Amino acid sequence: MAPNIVALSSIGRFKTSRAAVRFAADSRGDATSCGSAVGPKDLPQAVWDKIQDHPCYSEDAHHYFARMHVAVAPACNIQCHYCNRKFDCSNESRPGVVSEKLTPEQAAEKVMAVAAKVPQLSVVGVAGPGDALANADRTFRAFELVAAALPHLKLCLSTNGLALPDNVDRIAAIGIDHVTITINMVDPEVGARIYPWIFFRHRRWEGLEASRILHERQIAGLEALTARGVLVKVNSVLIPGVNDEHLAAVNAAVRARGAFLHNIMPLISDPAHGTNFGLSGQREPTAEELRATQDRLGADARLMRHCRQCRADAVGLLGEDCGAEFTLDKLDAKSFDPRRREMYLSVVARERADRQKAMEAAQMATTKPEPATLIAVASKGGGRINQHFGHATEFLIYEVDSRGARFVGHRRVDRYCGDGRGDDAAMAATLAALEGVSALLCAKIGERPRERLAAAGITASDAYAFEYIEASAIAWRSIRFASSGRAASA
Ligand code: CLF
Ligand code: SF4
Repeated sequence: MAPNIVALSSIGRFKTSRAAVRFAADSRGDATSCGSAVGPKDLPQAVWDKIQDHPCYSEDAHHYFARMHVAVAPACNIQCHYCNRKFDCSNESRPGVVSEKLTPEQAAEKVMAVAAKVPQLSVVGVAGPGDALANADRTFRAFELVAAALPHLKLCLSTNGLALPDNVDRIAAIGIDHVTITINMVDPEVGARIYPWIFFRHRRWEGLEASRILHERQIAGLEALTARGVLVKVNSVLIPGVNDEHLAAVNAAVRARGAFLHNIMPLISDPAHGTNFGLSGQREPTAEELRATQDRLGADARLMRHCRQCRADAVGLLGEDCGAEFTLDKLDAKSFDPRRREMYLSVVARERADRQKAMEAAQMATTKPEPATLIAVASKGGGRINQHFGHATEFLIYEVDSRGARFVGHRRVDRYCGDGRGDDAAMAATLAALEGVSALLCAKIGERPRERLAAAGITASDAYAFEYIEASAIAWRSIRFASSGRAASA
């Protein structure tokens, strides 16, 4: 039987052939989970309506929906030790990259061009390159233009929070339903090790005083937004030895004030970026430390684990960035076609239902209470195992046990295949990145990388090519247990 395939690209940016889209023959079940692994059955309908196609606020949605950032906010009002102002805001983007800065009018033009080509587009965000609210007029003007032209798009902004209390009314008036605040501390003593200064009320503040003002403004802004029903995500940068032990207190404080999600992001402190932390030797957390910190916060922590620390001009699904295809000089004047978007939404609704049903069926076949196993997956989106091992630049990591399969993070890797040949250096880095993983599921893999993975204790399989991720991961594990009669190593 042919596998069920929904090739996103076939209805997305590059092709329009409906024949390329094959659907499951039978419709099955209900959908999904959110960024904090909470699904529609656990949420008020109004909240689910807000997050179900937001790729950051719903983990499930990140398989299907795209976001784009418009870089309309060049200035910043604080200094973070992990930021070099030559680059983009590191609170929501990788340092070391520079965006093409846009006027609000250029931003609206770009959004229209992307929406015309990318039916997956559901969110427009302002996440830099400085702070969205240190450039409030430019940010709000861009949002107003986008909302007037394409009212179906969700509006999303990210801020360090310093100017937030002054802007809550405008946020609510424009209909911005999703706001991210970067909160790295709720104790100014901790903050003083992260923020050397802020600029507030026409003067510069330093040290503990700066940190205290920032903290009070962040909490006041969070409270004001949640009181108005705006969904707030909190980002925290995990800085080993500075705030790692403190993040449990941050999580408790922001949850108590109604934050919807907490996204703990690893510090990036490459000395080449020239940040204070990078130059002073402040180390980054390992993938294991990040996961351990997240796990320590417990099941109620409402964590986002699928963040990709994207650029301030990112475009596309979270695991990809096709922003380079939409620079100002490449925009064309195609107009948005709502029928294409509707068609895409109907595909996604069907896929979500199918995927959930397949997962439930696979889970029912699992009977033994087995210990957890980590499984890596190569996916281009759509919730399916649909990427060649050698083309992957990241692997999705699922934890699988007798309760099911849960997304727990992603691991970045260098692409193994180049010019038709395998890259040994990339393979060595991939093996290191996949530490702790028992199996790797992909659409295709050659013998040589399969053997290298096997030698490292990782079973690679392309037997589940183009199938749903969770159902396949559960099935792989059940078969492994049945054949070995013992637990696969976690
Ligand atoms: Fe952009 Fe941020 Fe809105 Fe998402 S990103 S402003 S909430 S639309 Fe998402 Fe990117 Fe992570 Fe941000 S993956 S860096 S969390
Ligand atoms: Fe840099 Fe963003 Fe911090 Fe401003 S808020 S200093 S742009 S990381």
